[in-house]
Amino acid sequence: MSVTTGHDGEAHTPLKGALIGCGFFSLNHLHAWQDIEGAQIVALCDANRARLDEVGDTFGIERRYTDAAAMLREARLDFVDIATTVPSHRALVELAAAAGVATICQKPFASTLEDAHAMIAACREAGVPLMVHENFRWQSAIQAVGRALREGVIGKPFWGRVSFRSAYDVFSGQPYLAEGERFIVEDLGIHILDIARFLFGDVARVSAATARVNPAIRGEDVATILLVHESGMSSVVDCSYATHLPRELFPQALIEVDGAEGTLRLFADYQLQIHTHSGTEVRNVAPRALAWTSEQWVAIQRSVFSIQSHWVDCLRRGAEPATSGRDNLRTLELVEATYLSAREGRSVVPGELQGAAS
Ligand code: NAD
Ligand code: 89V
Repeated sequence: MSVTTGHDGEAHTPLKGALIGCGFFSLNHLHAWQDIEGAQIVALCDANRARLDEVGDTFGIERRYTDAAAMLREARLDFVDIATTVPSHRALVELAAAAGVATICQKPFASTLEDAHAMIAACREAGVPLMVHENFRWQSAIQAVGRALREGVIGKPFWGRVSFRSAYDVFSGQPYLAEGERFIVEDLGIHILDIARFLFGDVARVSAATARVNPAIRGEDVATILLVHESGMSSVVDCSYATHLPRELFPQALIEVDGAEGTLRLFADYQLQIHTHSGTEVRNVAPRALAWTSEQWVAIQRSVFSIQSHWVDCLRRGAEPATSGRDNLRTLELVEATYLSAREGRSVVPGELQGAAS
C-alpha cells in the first residue's frame, strides 16, 4: 500500500474515493485525481454501462457500478465525487450522506434552493463533509486577483466587473445545455457570480437583465447583472455566449476593479495589471500546464486539480472547504435572484428568496 506525506508532514495512506458520472467533464476530475498523491479513485459509477466501461478502461479502474446505492453499500470509501448533471444531485448527495461518505458535488449544486437546503441538512445531520465542485475561483488568475485585493494593493475597492463574453460552441461538448429552460446564468453565470462573491464579498441586492440571441437554444444566452455588495461596493457580472469577437477568448473571465488607491485589470491571456500612485506593473498569472491539459482548457483543468487538492487537504485537517454546501448556497441565491430580477424587472434582495439562507 502506498503512503504519502501530507501538508502536516504526517504519513498518510491515500484517501479512497469513487466517482459517479463518467461524462464529458468527469475526465478532468479523473486526470486530476491521478495527479493528487493523497487520494485514489477506486471505483466508478455511471448509469450508462458503455460509458462506464470506456472510462473505466481508459483510467484502469476495475470496480464499476451502474447503481450508486450498490457502490456506496459495497465499496469502502472515504469520499465520493459526484460529477453528474443537476437533476441527479439531490438523490445522490442524500444517498452518500446516508452511507456516511464525505461528498463532493459538481455545480450547479441544485436546481432549487429547497434541494440545496435539503442536501446541506442531510450532510450536516450525517456528520459528513460536503463540498460543491465550484472550481472557477480556483483558477490561477482569479486566485492572483484575490490575493492582490486582500493585500490591499489598490486600497478599498469601490467598483468591479467580472466579464465572460464568447461565441464558443459549448453545446457540442454539453448538448443538454441547449435544451434547458435556463442556460447561461445557471451554467456559466454561476461561476462568474461565485468569482464576484469570492473577490468582493456577499451581496445585498441584485438587478439583472437577460436575453436569448441564439434561436437554436431554449434558454437565455446573455445576462447583465448589477450586484450591490454588503461592503457597499458595486460590481457588474456580464456573461454572453452570443458575442463574436475578433479573437475568441473562451474560457477566460476578464476582471476590472477600481480601488481608492489604484486599479486592477485582468486582461486577456492572464495578464494582471496593477496601477497605483507608484506606477504600473503587469504580472503574468497564466496557469501552468499539466501532462493532460489542453491549451484552451488549461485554466479550468488546473482549477480542477486545485479544488480537488483543497478537498483532500480539508478532509485531512477536518476543515470546511472554501466552497462548502453552506458557502455555495449564497452563490445559488444569486442565480435565483438574477432570474427573479430579470423576470419581474426589479431589484431583488437575495434574503427575500423562498428558501434563502437565514
Ligand atoms: P454528461 O451528461 O456528459 O455526463 C453525466 C454522466 O452522468 C452521464 O454519463 C450519465 O449517464 C451519468 N449519470 C447521470 N445520472 C446518474 C446517476 N443517477 N447515477 C449514475 N450515473 C449517472 O455531463 P457533463 O457535461 O460531464 O456535466 C456534469 C456536471 O459537470 C454538470 O453539472 C455540469 O454543469 C458540470 N460541469 C462543470 C464544469 C466546470 O468547469 N466546473 C465544466 C463542465 C461541466
Ligand atoms: O462549467 C460548465 O459547466 C461548462 C463551461 C465551463 C464550458 O461553461 O459549461
